[in-house]
Amino acid sequence: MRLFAGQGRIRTPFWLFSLLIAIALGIAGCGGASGTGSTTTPTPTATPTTPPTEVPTTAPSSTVTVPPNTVLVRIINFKFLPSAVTIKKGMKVLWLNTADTDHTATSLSGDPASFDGPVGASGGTFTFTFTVAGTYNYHCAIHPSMLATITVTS
Ligand SMILES: [Cu+2]
Repeated sequence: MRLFAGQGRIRTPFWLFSLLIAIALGIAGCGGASGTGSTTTPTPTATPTTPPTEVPTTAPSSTVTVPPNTVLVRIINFKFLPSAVTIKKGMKVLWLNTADTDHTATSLSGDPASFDGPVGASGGTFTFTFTVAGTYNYHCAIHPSMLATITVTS
């Protein structure tokens, strides 16, 4: 009985070992295959190249070439700067949005002439030519508390 049990104990590990080896080889084979797959995935490391491209795009958006006979009004921190501008009839105002939020330059009722321009976020611009003299109170239609004034002299 004791010898039988002893042989049994010895034989069982052999079967188990051969089975384990077979399984281990199988896993190793699968592991190698998936390993190759995961090695292929890192290849599109080209993705990090995109973020640096966005950085230079943001930088020039805060600046703009102002044409002749044009006054620049920047939109910064929910304010038109300068908030009061005086120009001569026939001149233009160029609004530049340096913010990350969309704004508008929209005339109010009672103004000598009307304008309503979207000034898109981060570098958006809107230009209007003032051909009628007078005082223009305008605001941002999205944020009505953003008020400013343009005085057009004849
Ligand atoms: Cu606004």
